[in-house]
Amino acid sequence: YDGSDMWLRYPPVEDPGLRDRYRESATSIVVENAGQNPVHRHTRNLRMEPGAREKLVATSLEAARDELDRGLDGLLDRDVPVTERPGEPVPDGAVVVGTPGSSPLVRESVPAADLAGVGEEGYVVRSVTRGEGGYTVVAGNTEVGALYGTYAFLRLVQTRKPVTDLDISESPKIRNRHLNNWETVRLYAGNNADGTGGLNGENGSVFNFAATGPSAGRNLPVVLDRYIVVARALASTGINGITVNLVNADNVYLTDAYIEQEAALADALRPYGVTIALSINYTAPTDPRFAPDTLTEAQLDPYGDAFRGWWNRRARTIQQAVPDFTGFTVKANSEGQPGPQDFGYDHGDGANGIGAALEPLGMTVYWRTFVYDADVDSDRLKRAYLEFGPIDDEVQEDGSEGRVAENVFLQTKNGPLDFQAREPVHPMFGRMENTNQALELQITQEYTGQNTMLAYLGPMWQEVLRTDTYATDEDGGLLEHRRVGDIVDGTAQGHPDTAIVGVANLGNAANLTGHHFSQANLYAFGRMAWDWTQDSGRLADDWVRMTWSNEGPVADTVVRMMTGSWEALAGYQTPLGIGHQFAADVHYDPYPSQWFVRDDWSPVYYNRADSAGLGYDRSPTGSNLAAQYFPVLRERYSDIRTTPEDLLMWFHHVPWGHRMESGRTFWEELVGRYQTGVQYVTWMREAWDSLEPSIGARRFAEVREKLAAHEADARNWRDTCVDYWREFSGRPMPVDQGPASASVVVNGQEHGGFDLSEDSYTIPVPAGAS
Ligand code: BDP
Repeated sequence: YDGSDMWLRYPPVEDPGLRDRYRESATSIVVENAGQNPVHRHTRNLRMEPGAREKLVATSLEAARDELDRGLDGLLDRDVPVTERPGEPVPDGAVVVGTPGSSPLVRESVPAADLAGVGEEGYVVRSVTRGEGGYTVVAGNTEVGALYGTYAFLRLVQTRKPVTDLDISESPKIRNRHLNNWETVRLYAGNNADGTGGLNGENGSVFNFAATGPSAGRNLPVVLDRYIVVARALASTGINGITVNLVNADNVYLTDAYIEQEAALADALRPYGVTIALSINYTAPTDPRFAPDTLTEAQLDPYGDAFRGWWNRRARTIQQAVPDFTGFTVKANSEGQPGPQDFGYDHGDGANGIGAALEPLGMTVYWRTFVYDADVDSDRLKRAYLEFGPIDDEVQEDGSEGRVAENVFLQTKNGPLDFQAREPVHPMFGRMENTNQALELQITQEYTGQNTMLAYLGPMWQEVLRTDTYATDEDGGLLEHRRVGDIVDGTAQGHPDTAIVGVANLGNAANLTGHHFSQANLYAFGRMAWDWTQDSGRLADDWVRMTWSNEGPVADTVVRMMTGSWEALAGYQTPLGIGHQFAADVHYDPYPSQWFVRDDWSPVYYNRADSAGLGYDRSPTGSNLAAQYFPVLRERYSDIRTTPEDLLMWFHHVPWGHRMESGRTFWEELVGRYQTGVQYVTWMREAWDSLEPSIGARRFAEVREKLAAHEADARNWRDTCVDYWREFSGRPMPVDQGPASASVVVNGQEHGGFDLSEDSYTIPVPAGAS
C-alpha cells in the first residue's frame, strides 16, 4: 500500500469479536432521496482517468452514501447493502443518513429543535432505540452537514470506538476553513524548472494546471481520481474551501481558458462541500491577456469605477462558471508583488476597492498582511502592525471605527516573521478589533523539514491557538475570551465572519504529501479548523489509527513519535527563540553565518551573534516589537527575566552567561536544546525500526529512509549552528547533564523515551578550531 487513500483506506477491523459487534450496528445503509439536488454542471468537461467517471457524485448525500458504502464494506469486510427505501419499519442496525428535507426518516428520528442547534454545517449522530433493536441516524440541516456526520461515524469505527448509545452533536467553530494551495514554489529544494518536484511533495501540485505552453489550462482534469481522494480527505476533516493557485499569482488563472477548467474542478469538489477561490494580482486589470478589457495604470484607483468595474466583471465571469466561487486571496506590496502602495494608496484602500467589486456578488477578499520592507522600520517583524493597525483604528464618517470592509479578511500568519518552527504569536491578533481576521498556518513544511523531516505540527498550532493574548477592551479591562483561537473564531470581539487558512501540502506524490507523516498535518489542520480546542495528541491518535494501525502498542508508539516531533524540530532549528537560520535560498539547511542579498533575508541579521551573546533585541532597549502586544505580554516580553525561555531570543540579545531556569548558563542550555532535539530524532528512528513487523513493507521502508535522512540533517543543524555560536561564546562545550534533562516538554507534557547519558553534548569541533 502506497498511502494514496490517505486516512480513508478502510482496512478490515482485525478483531473478529469487535467486527461482529460493528456488523450488528451497521447492517444496511439507508439514504433517502440521495440524488435530489445535483450540484455539478461542468464535470462533463473533465478528461478523466479510465473508470473515474463512475466515481463522480452529483450531491453531497450521494457522496455520503458512497463513502459509507466504501467505508463499511472495507471495515466490516462484507457487502453492506445500500437502499433508498428501507420499507417499514427501518431494519435493526440500519445507518440512516440525510437531512430533514431529504429524509422522512430523519425528520421522524431527530427532533427539529435538536438539529436547529447545530447550524448549517453541523450534524447529529444518534442511536435510536426501538424495543430490543434500533438504528443509527446521521443528520444534518444541510447535505454537507450530513456528509460531515458520515465521516464522524466512520471515524468511530476506524478508531475502534463504540457506535452504540451515540448522542453526538457537532458544529464548526469557524466558518471558513480554507486552504491556500501554493501550486508551484520553484525556489525550494527539489523543484525542477519544468514545475515538477518541490515543496508539496514530489511531482508538483495536485491540481496540475499548466501555466504555459500549448496545453495551458487544458491539462487540469486528467488526474481526476486523485482530486476525488483530496475532496474526500478535505471533507472528512471539515475543510470547506481552497484557493487553488500560489499567492504570487499568475494572471493566467483569471483567463477564460482557465476559468473553464476551474469550473470543472469546482464541480468535482462541490459535492464534498469544498468551494474554490483564486489568488490574484492587484494589477491584473492591466494585463494585455484580458484585451480588449484592460486598464491603464492610471486607472488602478481603488476608489474608481474603472478598477472596481473591472474586478466585478472578472468575478462575475467566474461566478457564471462557478456559482459558489468564494473570492480572491491577495498578496499585495509584499516580496515584490504589486499593490495599492505603488499607486499612492494604502492596503485598506486596495482591499476595500476589490471588496466593493465583489460585495454585490457575495464574495470575499482574503487580503494578506505578510508585508515588510527594510525602508519602513529596522525590524521587519513590526511592519504589518505598523501598516494595518492605523487602518483598523481609523474613525469613519459614520462614527464607526475601522476602515476595512465587512467582506474582507486580513489574513495573518501565526507569527510576525515567517512560519518558523516556533515564533511568538503575531501581535495583531486581538489588536484589530474592528476588522475580520483570518489566521494563516503553514501546513506544507517549507520551514519545518519540507518532506524529509517528520514534524507533526498539531502541537504547534495548539500552542498558537491557545496562546493568551491578554487582549483588553476599550477601558483596558481584560477580555474574558482572549486566546488566539477566541479571536479567530469571533467570540472575543464579535467579528461577523471567521476564517482559518492553511497553506496546503498536496502534491502529486503517490501519498500526496511526499512524507507519509505530512498527511497528519493536513488532517490535524482540518480538525483544528473545525474545533480549535481539540487536543493535538488526540487528533494524532485518530490519524494514526486510521492511517497506520489500531494495535495499541503500535499506535501508542507512533503517536508518541509524533507528539514530540515538533518540539524536537524546534530544538535543533529555533532553540530558545533563535529564528530564520536557514540557508536563504532553500529554507531547509542551516546557514547561520550567511549574508544574503537582503539583510532581512539573512540569518546573521536575525541571530546578531557577538561575543556578548545571541539574539535580536526587540525589547524597549532594541526595536521594541514588544510594545505592539497588549500590556501583559508587552511587559512580559520586555524583560529577559519574564520572557518565556522558548521565546527568549525573539526578544532579547541574551548574554552567554545568562542564568536559565535549569540553573545552567544560556550557552549550556542552548547546546542542550540542540542536542535533545537531535536525540529525539534518533529515538524516533529507533522506535520506527521496532515497528517493522506491524507496518506494511512499502510504507515502512519509505518512512525508514526519511528518518535516516532526517537524523543526518538534524545533526547537521546541531553541528553547524553550535560550531558557529561557539566562535562567539568562546565557552567550552558543555558536558552531559544526565537523563534528568532529557525530556522534551510538549504543551506541558513530558515526552522522551531516550536517555541523554548515552550520548554526550560533545559536538565535533571543525578542523582548525581549537
Ligand atoms: C514565504 C515563502 C514565499 C512566500 C511567502 C508568502 O518563502 O515563497 O511567497 O512566504 O507567504 O515563507 O507570501
